[in-house]
Amino acid sequence: MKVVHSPLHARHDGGKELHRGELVPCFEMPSRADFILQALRREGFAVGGPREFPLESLLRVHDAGFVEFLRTAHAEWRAVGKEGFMLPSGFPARSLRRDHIPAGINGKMGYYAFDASTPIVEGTWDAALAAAHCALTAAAHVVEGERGAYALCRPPGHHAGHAVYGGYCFLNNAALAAQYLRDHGKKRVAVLDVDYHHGNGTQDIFWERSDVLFVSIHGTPETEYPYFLGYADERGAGEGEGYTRNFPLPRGTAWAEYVTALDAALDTVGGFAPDALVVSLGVDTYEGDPISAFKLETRHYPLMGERLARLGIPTVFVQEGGYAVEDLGSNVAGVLKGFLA
Ligand code: SP5
Ligand code: ZN
Repeated sequence: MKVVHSPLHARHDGGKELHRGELVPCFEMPSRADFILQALRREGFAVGGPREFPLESLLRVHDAGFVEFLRTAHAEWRAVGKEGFMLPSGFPARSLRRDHIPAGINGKMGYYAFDASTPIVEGTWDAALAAAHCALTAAAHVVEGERGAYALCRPPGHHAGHAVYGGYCFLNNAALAAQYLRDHGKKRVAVLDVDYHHGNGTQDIFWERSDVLFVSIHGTPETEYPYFLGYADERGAGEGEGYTRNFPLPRGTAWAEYVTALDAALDTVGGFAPDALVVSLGVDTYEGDPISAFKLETRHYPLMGERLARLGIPTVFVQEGGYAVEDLGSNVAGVLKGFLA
Protein backbone atom coordinates (compact mmCIF):
# COMPACT_ATOMS: atom_id res chain seq x y z
CA MET A 1 0.00 0.00 0.00
CA LYS A 2 1.30 3.45 -0.92
CA VAL A 3 1.83 5.93 1.91
CA VAL A 4 1.63 9.65 1.07
CA HIS A 5 3.44 12.06 3.38
CA SER A 6 4.80 15.62 3.28
CA PRO A 7 7.49 17.01 5.61
CA LEU A 8 5.64 20.35 5.38
CA HIS A 9 3.34 19.09 8.17
CA ALA A 10 6.02 20.31 10.61
CA ARG A 11 5.27 23.93 9.61
CA HIS A 12 2.15 23.62 11.76
CA ASP A 13 3.38 23.63 15.37
CA GLY A 14 0.51 25.27 17.19
CA GLY A 15 2.02 26.07 20.58
CA LYS A 16 -0.86 26.24 23.06
CA GLU A 17 -4.54 25.32 23.07
CA LEU A 18 -7.30 26.22 25.49
CA HIS A 19 -8.12 23.03 27.40
CA ARG A 20 -10.42 22.97 30.44
CA GLY A 21 -9.81 26.63 31.22
CA GLU A 22 -6.04 26.54 30.81
CA LEU A 23 -3.59 27.14 27.99
CA VAL A 24 -1.74 23.83 27.62
CA PRO A 25 0.76 22.55 25.01
CA CYS A 26 -1.06 21.31 21.90
CA PHE A 27 -1.98 17.62 21.91
CA GLU A 28 -1.84 17.73 18.10
CA MET A 29 1.96 18.02 17.76
CA PRO A 30 4.45 17.45 14.92
CA SER A 31 6.02 14.34 16.47
CA ARG A 32 2.74 12.51 15.83
CA ALA A 33 3.53 12.30 12.14
CA ASP A 34 7.17 11.39 12.79
CA PHE A 35 6.18 8.39 14.94
CA ILE A 36 3.68 7.16 12.34
CA LEU A 37 6.15 7.57 9.48
CA GLN A 38 8.87 5.75 11.40
CA ALA A 39 6.59 2.78 12.13
CA LEU A 40 5.34 2.53 8.54
CA ARG A 41 8.90 2.69 7.15
CA ARG A 42 9.94 -0.03 9.61
CA GLU A 43 7.05 -2.18 8.34
CA GLY A 44 8.30 -1.75 4.77
CA PHE A 45 5.62 0.57 3.39
CA ALA A 46 6.70 2.64 0.38
CA VAL A 47 6.46 6.35 1.20
CA GLY A 48 5.97 9.02 -1.47
CA GLY A 49 5.24 12.75 -1.55
CA PRO A 50 2.00 14.47 -2.57
CA ARG A 51 1.24 15.79 -6.05
CA GLU A 52 0.23 19.41 -6.61
CA PHE A 53 -3.44 20.29 -7.12
CA PRO A 54 -5.07 23.57 -8.15
CA LEU A 55 -6.65 25.68 -5.40
CA GLU A 56 -10.02 24.98 -7.04
CA SER A 57 -9.85 21.37 -5.78
CA LEU A 58 -10.35 22.78 -2.26
CA LEU A 59 -13.40 24.77 -3.37
CA ARG A 60 -15.20 21.53 -4.30
CA VAL A 61 -15.94 21.15 -0.57
CA HIS A 62 -14.95 24.47 1.06
CA ASP A 63 -16.22 28.06 0.88
CA ALA A 64 -13.93 30.44 -1.06
CA GLY A 65 -13.96 33.14 1.65
CA PHE A 66 -13.08 30.54 4.26
CA VAL A 67 -10.13 29.22 2.25
CA GLU A 68 -8.91 32.79 1.68
CA PHE A 69 -9.19 33.44 5.44
CA LEU A 70 -7.04 30.38 6.23
CA ARG A 71 -4.48 31.40 3.60
CA THR A 72 -4.07 34.98 4.85
CA ALA A 73 -5.06 34.80 8.55
CA HIS A 74 -1.61 34.79 10.06
CA ALA A 75 -0.35 37.57 7.77
CA GLU A 76 -3.31 39.70 8.95
CA TRP A 77 -2.45 38.85 12.54
CA ARG A 78 1.12 40.04 11.99
CA ALA A 79 -0.16 43.15 10.19
CA VAL A 80 -1.87 44.27 13.43
CA GLY A 81 1.41 43.81 15.30
CA LYS A 82 0.83 40.37 16.78
CA GLU A 83 3.09 37.34 16.58
CA GLY A 84 2.94 33.67 17.55
CA PHE A 85 -0.18 31.51 17.62
CA MET A 86 -3.64 32.97 17.12
CA LEU A 87 -6.76 31.82 19.01
CA PRO A 88 -10.26 33.32 18.83
CA SER A 89 -12.03 34.65 21.90
CA GLY A 90 -15.53 35.45 20.63
CA PHE A 91 -17.94 33.38 18.57
CA PRO A 92 -21.24 34.11 16.76
CA ALA A 93 -23.14 31.65 18.98
CA ARG A 94 -26.95 31.38 18.62
CA SER A 95 -28.48 34.80 19.36
CA LEU A 96 -25.33 36.61 18.15
CA ARG A 97 -25.58 34.95 14.77
CA ARG A 98 -26.21 37.17 11.78
CA ASP A 99 -24.34 36.31 8.66
CA HIS A 100 -21.92 39.23 8.56
CA ILE A 101 -18.18 38.66 8.37
CA PRO A 102 -16.35 41.24 10.50
CA ALA A 103 -13.46 43.13 8.90
CA GLY A 104 -11.03 42.81 11.83
CA ILE A 105 -8.91 39.72 12.27
CA ASN A 106 -10.23 38.83 15.76
CA GLY A 107 -13.86 38.95 14.70
CA LYS A 108 -13.13 37.14 11.48
CA MET A 109 -11.27 34.41 13.36
CA GLY A 110 -14.24 33.93 15.72
CA TYR A 111 -16.58 33.86 12.72
CA TYR A 112 -14.75 30.97 11.05
CA ALA A 113 -13.64 29.04 14.17
CA PHE A 114 -15.80 26.95 16.49
CA ASP A 115 -13.36 26.44 19.35
CA ALA A 116 -10.29 27.91 21.03
CA SER A 117 -8.19 24.77 20.82
CA THR A 118 -7.09 25.16 17.20
CA PRO A 119 -4.25 27.70 16.98
CA ILE A 120 -3.11 29.11 13.65
CA VAL A 121 0.62 29.84 13.28
CA GLU A 122 2.66 31.20 10.39
CA GLY A 123 3.11 27.75 8.82
CA THR A 124 -0.43 26.44 9.36
CA TRP A 125 -1.61 27.14 5.82
CA ASP A 126 1.41 25.42 4.22
CA ALA A 127 0.92 22.35 6.42
CA ALA A 128 -2.87 22.17 5.97
CA LEU A 129 -2.52 22.54 2.20
CA ALA A 130 0.14 19.81 2.09
CA ALA A 131 -2.12 17.51 4.13
CA ALA A 132 -4.98 18.15 1.70
CA HIS A 133 -2.65 17.32 -1.19
CA CYS A 134 -1.63 14.08 0.56
CA ALA A 135 -5.30 13.04 0.81
CA LEU A 136 -5.99 13.99 -2.82
CA THR A 137 -2.90 12.05 -3.94
CA ALA A 138 -3.99 8.94 -2.02
CA ALA A 139 -7.42 9.25 -3.66
CA ALA A 140 -5.69 9.51 -7.06
CA HIS A 141 -3.78 6.28 -6.34
CA VAL A 142 -7.09 4.51 -5.74
CA VAL A 143 -8.64 6.03 -8.89
CA GLU A 144 -5.59 4.71 -10.75
CA GLY A 145 -6.27 1.20 -9.54
CA GLU A 146 -4.71 0.67 -6.11
CA ARG A 147 -6.79 -1.38 -3.68
CA GLY A 148 -5.75 0.86 -0.81
CA ALA A 149 -3.70 3.99 -0.10
CA TYR A 150 -2.86 5.85 3.11
CA ALA A 151 -2.52 9.64 3.51
CA LEU A 152 -0.45 10.61 6.55
CA CYS A 153 -2.31 13.88 7.02
CA ARG A 154 -1.27 16.40 9.63
CA PRO A 155 -3.01 18.60 10.62
CA PRO A 156 -6.09 16.34 10.63
CA GLY A 157 -9.32 17.34 8.87
CA HIS A 158 -12.64 15.76 9.89
CA HIS A 159 -13.82 18.59 12.17
CA ALA A 160 -13.40 21.19 9.40
CA GLY A 161 -16.70 21.95 7.69
CA HIS A 162 -17.67 23.85 4.53
CA ALA A 163 -16.71 27.20 6.12
CA VAL A 164 -15.61 26.43 9.67
CA TYR A 165 -12.44 25.20 11.40
CA GLY A 166 -11.77 23.67 14.81
CA GLY A 167 -10.81 20.47 16.59
CA TYR A 168 -7.22 20.82 15.31
CA CYS A 169 -8.59 20.73 11.72
CA PHE A 170 -8.49 23.37 8.95
CA LEU A 171 -9.14 21.69 5.58
CA ASN A 172 -11.22 18.51 5.49
CA ASN A 173 -8.76 16.02 4.00
CA ALA A 174 -11.22 13.08 4.02
CA ALA A 175 -14.00 15.12 2.38
CA LEU A 176 -11.55 16.31 -0.28
CA ALA A 177 -10.55 12.69 -0.96
CA ALA A 178 -14.21 11.62 -1.17
CA GLN A 179 -15.06 14.48 -3.55
CA TYR A 180 -12.01 13.66 -5.69
CA LEU A 181 -13.24 10.08 -6.00
CA ARG A 182 -16.68 11.38 -7.02
CA ASP A 183 -15.11 13.70 -9.60
CA HIS A 184 -13.06 10.87 -11.09
CA GLY A 185 -15.62 8.23 -11.94
CA LYS A 186 -16.63 6.75 -8.58
CA LYS A 187 -20.43 7.10 -8.55
CA ARG A 188 -21.07 6.34 -4.90
CA VAL A 189 -18.52 7.04 -2.16
CA ALA A 190 -18.76 6.17 1.53
CA VAL A 191 -16.84 7.85 4.34
CA LEU A 192 -16.41 5.77 7.48
CA ASP A 193 -15.11 7.85 10.38
CA VAL A 194 -13.58 5.82 13.23
CA ASP A 195 -11.88 8.72 15.03
CA TYR A 196 -12.91 8.95 18.72
CA HIS A 197 -14.54 12.33 18.00
CA HIS A 198 -17.59 12.83 15.81
CA GLY A 199 -16.63 14.00 12.30
CA ASN A 200 -18.90 17.03 12.39
CA GLY A 201 -17.09 18.72 9.49
CA THR A 202 -17.48 15.80 7.10
CA GLN A 203 -21.11 15.41 8.17
CA ASP A 204 -21.69 19.12 7.47
CA ILE A 205 -20.14 18.92 4.00
CA PHE A 206 -22.18 15.91 2.83
CA TRP A 207 -25.35 16.50 4.91
CA GLU A 208 -27.67 17.06 1.95
CA ARG A 209 -26.06 14.60 -0.47
CA SER A 210 -27.05 11.06 -1.37
CA ASP A 211 -23.93 10.31 -3.46
CA VAL A 212 -21.65 10.35 -0.41
CA LEU A 213 -22.64 8.27 2.62
CA PHE A 214 -21.19 9.47 5.94
CA VAL A 215 -20.99 6.95 8.81
CA SER A 216 -19.30 7.76 12.13
CA ILE A 217 -18.55 5.80 15.32
CA HIS A 218 -17.50 8.03 18.21
CA GLY A 219 -17.71 9.00 21.86
CA THR A 220 -21.18 10.34 22.70
CA PRO A 221 -21.50 14.12 22.33
CA GLU A 222 -23.41 14.11 25.64
CA THR A 223 -19.98 14.17 27.29
CA GLU A 224 -17.39 14.17 24.49
CA TYR A 225 -15.98 16.73 22.08
CA PRO A 226 -17.28 18.25 19.74
CA TYR A 227 -20.28 18.22 22.14
CA PHE A 228 -23.00 19.55 19.82
CA LEU A 229 -23.21 17.01 17.01
CA GLY A 230 -22.97 13.24 16.56
CA TYR A 231 -26.29 12.01 17.98
CA ALA A 232 -27.92 8.92 16.46
CA ASP A 233 -30.93 10.91 15.22
CA GLU A 234 -28.76 13.02 12.89
CA ARG A 235 -29.40 11.31 9.54
CA GLY A 236 -29.00 13.96 6.86
CA ALA A 237 -31.55 16.23 5.17
CA GLY A 238 -33.24 16.75 1.80
CA GLU A 239 -31.67 14.51 -0.85
CA GLY A 240 -29.22 13.40 1.83
CA GLU A 241 -31.83 12.10 4.26
CA GLY A 242 -30.73 8.64 5.40
CA TYR A 243 -27.18 9.12 4.04
CA THR A 244 -25.67 10.20 7.36
CA ARG A 245 -25.49 7.60 10.12
CA ASN A 246 -24.09 8.10 13.63
CA PHE A 247 -23.07 5.50 16.19
CA PRO A 248 -22.35 7.33 19.48
CA LEU A 249 -20.88 5.14 22.25
CA PRO A 250 -20.32 5.84 25.95
CA ARG A 251 -16.99 6.60 27.63
CA GLY A 252 -15.20 3.43 28.61
CA THR A 253 -16.27 1.45 25.52
CA ALA A 254 -13.89 -1.49 24.95
CA TRP A 255 -13.39 -3.71 21.87
CA ALA A 256 -16.20 -6.18 22.79
CA GLU A 257 -18.85 -3.44 22.52
CA TYR A 258 -16.98 -1.39 19.95
CA VAL A 259 -16.96 -4.23 17.45
CA THR A 260 -20.77 -4.49 17.56
CA ALA A 261 -21.02 -0.85 16.48
CA LEU A 262 -18.23 -1.33 13.93
CA ASP A 263 -20.04 -4.28 12.35
CA ALA A 264 -23.30 -2.31 12.21
CA ALA A 265 -21.44 0.61 10.60
CA LEU A 266 -19.79 -1.75 8.11
CA ASP A 267 -23.19 -3.26 7.25
CA THR A 268 -24.48 0.25 6.57
CA VAL A 269 -21.48 0.97 4.32
CA GLY A 270 -21.85 -2.38 2.53
CA GLY A 271 -25.59 -1.82 2.01
CA PHE A 272 -24.81 1.41 0.16
CA ALA A 273 -22.61 -0.59 -2.27
CA PRO A 274 -20.06 2.20 -2.71
CA ASP A 275 -17.51 2.28 -5.53
CA ALA A 276 -14.89 3.61 -3.13
CA LEU A 277 -14.45 4.07 0.62
CA VAL A 278 -12.65 6.77 2.60
CA VAL A 279 -11.71 5.85 6.16
CA SER A 280 -11.18 8.77 8.53
CA LEU A 281 -8.62 6.91 10.59
CA GLY A 282 -8.29 8.38 14.05
CA VAL A 283 -6.60 6.09 16.56
CA ASP A 284 -7.63 8.17 19.58
CA THR A 285 -9.93 5.22 20.39
CA TYR A 286 -6.78 3.72 21.98
CA GLU A 287 -6.81 3.02 25.73
CA GLY A 288 -3.71 5.17 26.21
CA ASP A 289 -5.07 8.29 24.51
CA PRO A 290 -4.70 11.34 26.79
CA ILE A 291 -7.92 13.14 25.70
CA SER A 292 -10.27 10.25 24.90
CA ALA A 293 -12.01 7.48 26.83
CA PHE A 294 -12.44 4.29 24.76
CA LYS A 295 -10.40 1.23 25.66
CA LEU A 296 -9.14 -0.25 22.40
CA GLU A 297 -5.78 -2.03 22.65
CA THR A 298 -2.97 -2.18 20.11
CA ARG A 299 -3.90 -5.78 19.24
CA HIS A 300 -7.38 -4.67 18.16
CA TYR A 301 -6.30 -2.38 15.31
CA PRO A 302 -5.36 -5.23 12.92
CA LEU A 303 -8.82 -6.70 13.58
CA MET A 304 -10.34 -3.37 12.54
CA GLY A 305 -8.24 -3.45 9.35
CA GLU A 306 -9.33 -7.02 8.53
CA ARG A 307 -12.99 -6.10 8.92
CA LEU A 308 -12.55 -3.07 6.62
CA ALA A 309 -10.88 -5.28 4.01
CA ARG A 310 -13.81 -7.74 4.09
CA LEU A 311 -15.98 -5.05 2.43
CA GLY A 312 -13.84 -5.54 -0.68
CA ILE A 313 -14.03 -1.83 -1.62
CA PRO A 314 -11.05 0.27 -2.84
CA THR A 315 -10.11 2.30 0.23
CA VAL A 316 -8.38 5.60 0.95
CA PHE A 317 -7.17 5.86 4.54
CA VAL A 318 -6.84 9.42 5.83
CA GLN A 319 -5.09 10.08 9.14
CA GLU A 320 -7.19 11.96 11.70
CA GLY A 321 -6.57 12.04 15.48
CA GLY A 322 -4.56 9.98 17.97
CA TYR A 323 -2.53 11.64 20.72
CA ALA A 324 -0.71 8.83 22.53
CA VAL A 325 2.22 9.78 20.33
CA GLU A 326 4.61 6.91 21.11
CA ASP A 327 1.98 4.26 20.31
CA LEU A 328 0.49 5.92 17.23
CA GLY A 329 2.80 4.11 14.83
CA SER A 330 1.93 0.59 15.99
CA ASN A 331 -1.78 1.35 16.03
CA VAL A 332 -1.88 2.89 12.55
CA ALA A 333 0.42 0.22 11.09
CA GLY A 334 -1.82 -2.39 12.73
CA VAL A 335 -4.91 -1.20 10.84
CA LEU A 336 -3.09 -1.06 7.51
CA LYS A 337 -1.44 -4.48 7.99
CA GLY A 338 -4.77 -5.98 9.01
CA PHE A 339 -6.32 -4.53 5.84
CA LEU A 340 -3.59 -6.07 3.68
CA ALA A 341 -3.54 -9.47 5.44
C1 SP5 B 1 -8.90 15.36 15.00
C2 SP5 B 1 -9.21 15.25 16.47
O1 SP5 B 1 -9.07 14.18 17.04
N1 SP5 B 1 -9.58 16.36 17.12
C3 SP5 B 1 -9.90 16.34 18.51
C4 SP5 B 1 -10.07 17.68 19.11
C5 SP5 B 1 -10.34 17.59 20.58
N2 SP5 B 1 -10.18 18.85 21.24
C6 SP5 B 1 -10.71 19.06 22.54
C7 SP5 B 1 -10.67 17.85 23.41
C8 SP5 B 1 -11.22 18.08 24.79
C9 SP5 B 1 -11.10 16.80 25.58
N3 SP5 B 1 -11.39 16.95 26.94
C10 SP5 B 1 -11.21 15.73 27.73
C11 SP5 B 1 -9.97 15.78 28.55
C12 SP5 B 1 -9.71 14.48 29.27
N4 SP5 B 1 -8.51 14.56 30.07
ZN1 ZN C 1 -10.30 12.65 17.41
